[in-house]
Amino acid sequence: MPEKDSCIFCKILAGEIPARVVFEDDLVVALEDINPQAPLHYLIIPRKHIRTTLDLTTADNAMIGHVFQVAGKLAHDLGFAEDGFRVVNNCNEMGGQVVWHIHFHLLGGREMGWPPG
Ligand code: IU
Repeated sequence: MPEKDSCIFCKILAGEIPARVVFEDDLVVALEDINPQAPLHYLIIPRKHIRTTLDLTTADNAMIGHVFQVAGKLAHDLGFAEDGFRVVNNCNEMGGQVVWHIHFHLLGGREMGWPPG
């Protein structure tokens, strides 16, 4: 079975599993993380099933640029852009990735530590 067929994020994007969606367009869906690590924690998920950052190609360049534009727009529209926020992508096990469909965490609502854990 192709990995895509068992991918939980593909099922969420297809509407087969409920999620609290805050934004969607033809390239990405943004939703509330079910286990928030900050007062404001959203996932920006490309509709295209891409396993990790290492699997991106030049064909994905515009889509990835769009992800960051959506992050800024969401932070602005939800009222935390001026305070500040963080966009995070975890890649592979030591990077903290647990879901194998590329996604970007948008975190806000608290002071972020550095270096991250
Ligand atoms: P990671 O970068 O792969 O570690 O992040 C996966 C995130 O997906 C993590 O923050 C989970 O809480 C989140 N998540 C979710 O919001 N809804 C789900 O159904 C599942 C994971 I599975």
